[in-house]
Amino acid sequence: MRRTRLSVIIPTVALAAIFVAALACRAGGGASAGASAGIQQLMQARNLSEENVTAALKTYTPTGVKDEYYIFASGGHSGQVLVIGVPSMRILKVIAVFTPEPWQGYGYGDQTTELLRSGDRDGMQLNWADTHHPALSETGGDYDGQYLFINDKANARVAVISLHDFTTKQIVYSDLIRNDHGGTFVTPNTEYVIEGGQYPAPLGGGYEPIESYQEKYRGAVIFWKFDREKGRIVPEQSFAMELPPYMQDLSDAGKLASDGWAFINSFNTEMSYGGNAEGNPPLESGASQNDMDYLHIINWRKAEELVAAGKFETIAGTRVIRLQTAIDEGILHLVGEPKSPHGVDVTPDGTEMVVSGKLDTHATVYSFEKIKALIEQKKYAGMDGFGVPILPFEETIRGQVEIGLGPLHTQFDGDGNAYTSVFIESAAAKWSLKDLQLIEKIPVHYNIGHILAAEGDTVNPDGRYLVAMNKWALDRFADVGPLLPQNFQLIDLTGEKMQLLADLPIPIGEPHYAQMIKADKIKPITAYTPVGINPNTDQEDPFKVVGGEEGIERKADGVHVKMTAVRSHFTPDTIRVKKGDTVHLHITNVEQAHDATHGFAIASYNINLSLEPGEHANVTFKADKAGVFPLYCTEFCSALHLEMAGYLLVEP
Ligand code: CUK
Ligand code: CUA
Repeated sequence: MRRTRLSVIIPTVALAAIFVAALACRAGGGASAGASAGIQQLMQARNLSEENVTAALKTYTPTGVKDEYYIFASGGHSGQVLVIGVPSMRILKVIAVFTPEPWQGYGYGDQTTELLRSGDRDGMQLNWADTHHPALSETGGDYDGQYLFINDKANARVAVISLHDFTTKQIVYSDLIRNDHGGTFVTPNTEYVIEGGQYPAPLGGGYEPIESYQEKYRGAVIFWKFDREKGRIVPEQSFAMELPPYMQDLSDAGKLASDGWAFINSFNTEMSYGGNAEGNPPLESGASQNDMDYLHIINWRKAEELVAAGKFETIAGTRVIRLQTAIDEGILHLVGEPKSPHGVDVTPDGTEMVVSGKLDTHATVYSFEKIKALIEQKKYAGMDGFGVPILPFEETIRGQVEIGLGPLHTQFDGDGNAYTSVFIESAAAKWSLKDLQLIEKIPVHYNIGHILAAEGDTVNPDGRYLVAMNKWALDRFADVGPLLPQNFQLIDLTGEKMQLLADLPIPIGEPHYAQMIKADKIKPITAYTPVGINPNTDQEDPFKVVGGEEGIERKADGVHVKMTAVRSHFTPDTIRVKKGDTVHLHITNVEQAHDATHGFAIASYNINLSLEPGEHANVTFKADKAGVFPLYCTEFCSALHLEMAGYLLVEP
C-alpha cells in the first residue's frame, strides 16, 4: 500500500514542481520565461486558478499512459457496468450485462441472446435492469481482480462478469423474491454473493391481499454460492433466509474479526404499506414513525451448517431457512439503528459497523465484539413482533459521530479515517475512526449518494482518491434539456485538505455504487486463444471454423454457413439460401492480433455481431424474406474495411 502511494506521489510532486518553477520563472522574467509566460497566458485566457492547474496536473494523463485505478460503476437503469480510469476519469468501457448492447453485439447472436434471455422472469423479455451495487471478487477480504458481480434491483437478479475478458457470463435469480437491494456484496473469499431483498411480498410469488402484509409478506436474503474454479454461481448450492417484512436495505459482509457474519439494515419496521388514496398514510411517512429501525445480524457460517443439516424448506427452487428456524437456532438478531438508515459498512479490520440514517445526523459505530458478547449472553432488550431477539442498542455501540444532514454511505482509507456521503448537505465528510471526530467536509455537486475510495471497502484500503457519486448535476455542465447526467467527482485525499480534482458526467442511467481497484490487479486477455472460443463458455465452440474449412452445407436442420473473418474479408462472402430456410451462421474471427475486431451485420435480419480476435459466434435465423441483403463488417478494421462485405441472397 505504502509502496504504491509513494510511487504515485513522485510524479505528482514532480509535475507540481514544474508548475511552480514555471510560475517562478515568469515572476523573475528570466530568459527562459517563454514556457511560463505561456502557462500564465493560458491560465488567464481560460480563467483558471492555481488550484485548477494543480487539479489538472494531478489528473492529466498523456496519451499512451494508463490509469492507476479502475472504477467499476453500476450503470443504473442502463442495466450495464461502466469502467472508468482514475485519475484521468476517462470512460474505458460499458460492459453489457442486463440490456442488449449493439457495439458488443450483446443480444444479437445465439450465445449472448441465450445469456440475456436466461434472465427473463415471469414470461417477460427483460431488456433493462436497475443495477445498483457492483462487487469485485475478494480473496482474504482484498479485491483479487478476477470477477465482478452486480444486482438488478428491479427484477432481483444477479450477474457474474469475468474480468478475464470483461464480459458477462451468467445471470441468476430466484422467484423467492421480487426485487432486491442489499446486494451484491461478497464474503471475504467470495464464498457467497449476498443478495438482500427489499420490498416484501409473499415468498415465491403469488397473491395475498395487502392487508395481510404482516402475516403473509416477507423479506429474504439469498446467499448465492460462487464456484471460483468454474467462474459461475451455483444455484443448487445456494440458500436463503426468510426475514420479517421490514424493508431490508443495504448489506455488508463481515471480514477478519467479523468473518462469517452479514449485516443488513432496514427501514419501515412500522410495516406500513402505503394506500394514501385509501385512508392510510403514504408509505414515506408511514415508514418513518419509529425512532429506530433494525440492523439485522446474521451468522451465515452457521446458516450454511443448518442448510447442510437439512434445516430448510425449498421455496421457488431455493433452499430457505425459515424465520422460526433462524430464531430457534440463534442465527438472526436485530439491533436498533437510528431512523431510516441507509448504508451499513464494515470497517477494514472487521471490528465495527458504520450505519448512517437518512433522517439522523449521525454515523453510528457498532462494535462487533459487543454484539457478539450480547448474543452469547443472550442479553436482549426484547423481541420484535416475530420473536426475533433485539440487542440493547446502547450496549452495542462504541459511539456516534455528528456528520450532518442526510449521511448515507461510508468508505475508509488506510490511515484510520472514514468518509461519509452527506446527501442533503451535498458534501463528503472525513472523520476519524479512532476518536469519532469530524475532521473536514468538502462540498460536492450535488446530492451525493454513494461514495467510494480506492479499495475503500476492503481489509486494506489505499486512500488516495475518493469519488463522490452525485445524483444531481444542475449547473455543472452545458445544458442538455430536462434530463441531466449524473456527476462523478474525483477528490484527492493525499493532501492536507481534500481537493476536488475533476468532474465526469455520466449520461447513461443513475449509477448507485462503484468500487475502485488498483489497475495492476486487472489482467485481461488481448485475444481469445486458441482461435474459436465462445466467450459464454470460455471453451472452444463445437462449431468453430478454422481457415481452409469454410463452406456452406445443407443439412436436415437447415443451411450451415462455416465462415471465417480476417482482414479484410469473410469467407465465404456470398451466402445463397432459399426463402424459408433456417440459416446457421458459424463465424470465427481467426485473428490473434490485439484490437483486430470485426463486426458482422446483415440489415433487415437484425443481425449484428462483434467478433473479437479469436472469438467464435453462432447466429440462427429464418430466411423468411426473399431479396438481396448486403452483409458487412461494422468495425473499421483495415484500409480495405469497406470492402469487407458480401451478400446474403435469399431466392424466392
Ligand atoms: S443505494 Cu442508491 S445512493 Cu441502491 Cu446503495 Cu444509496
Ligand atoms: Cu473487418 Cu472491417
